[in-house]
Amino acid sequence: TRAEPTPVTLIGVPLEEGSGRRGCVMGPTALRIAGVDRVLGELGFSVTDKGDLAPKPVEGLEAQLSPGCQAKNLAAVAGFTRAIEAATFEAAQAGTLPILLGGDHALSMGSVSGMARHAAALGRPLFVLWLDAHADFNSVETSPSGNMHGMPVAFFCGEAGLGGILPEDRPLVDPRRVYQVGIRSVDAREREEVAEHGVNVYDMRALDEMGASAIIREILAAVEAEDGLLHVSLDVDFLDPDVAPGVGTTVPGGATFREAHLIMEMLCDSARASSLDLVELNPFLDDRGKSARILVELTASLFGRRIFDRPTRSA
Ligand code: 6HN
Ligand code: MN
Ligand code: MN
Ligand code: MN
Repeated sequence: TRAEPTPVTLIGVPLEEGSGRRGCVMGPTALRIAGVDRVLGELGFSVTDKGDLAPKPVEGLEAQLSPGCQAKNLAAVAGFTRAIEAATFEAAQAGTLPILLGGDHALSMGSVSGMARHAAALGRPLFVLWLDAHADFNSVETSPSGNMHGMPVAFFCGEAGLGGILPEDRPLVDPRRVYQVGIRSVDAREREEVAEHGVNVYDMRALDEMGASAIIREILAAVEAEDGLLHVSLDVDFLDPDVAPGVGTTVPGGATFREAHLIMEMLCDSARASSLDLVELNPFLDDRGKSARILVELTASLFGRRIFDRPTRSA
């Protein structure tokens, strides 16, 4: 545990328009009911809950996009992206650690962009750990669904074809500093884009073969070599659907409860995490709050809850 814990800012994002179905709007409330603020308080963190964000106004956005653009609910997602980017940047600049309570994964367009602006102001690189069944690297041209929750990684790397949502000179994330773990569902053209741009992918086979511990050690070594900030984005579907059913895009063969916990425990030991997204929770599809509770458990592990103290650091 850290000597002087960084205060935490909770930012609720009632966004579901990126997902193509209803339900994620209830995510922030479910995470609060599951006790996300309480467990952080018990671990000794000072917690400020900013409540739920409202989208900022947008106008004339469609005009800036290529003809035949497939992004569904563009105005709604764009309005939230502007609000999320500003709130995340402000929370980080104030010396706190932002936790985004989602809300679908399109919210990471804003949270990661806000952290990229914060990292650029510090003159340090931003790394992203993407825990997900999906690569979320579709653009308006490659997306088979038009759902913007499949586009956030391409967006914060400047590859989504979604100009005009944030300022043109916004800091981008280098795709070679994006590390994806748990991937097992990638669209055909998305697969080519991920490879072409050098995103680091540890798919489910890599997790099976290497184990979570070796993977996280490799990622943390890369972050530490450049003294980077590390944004952690946790999609519920990273976990196996038997563990966490409360999500609209379940894919069989996901991470176990213990694999996810070990990742969080090792991240905690490293003290590298600068910000966290908890996304894609759909309480309408959940089983008696099970998935919300698991997200809160994993958050507790990331912030220092442990079974016993380790004699030496594992990372
Ligand atoms: N997520 N690749 C599919 C699409 O529609 O682009 C699924 C995206 C899932 C998004 O899990 O956050
Ligand atoms: Mn996702
Ligand atoms: Mn996913
Ligand atoms: Mn490309």
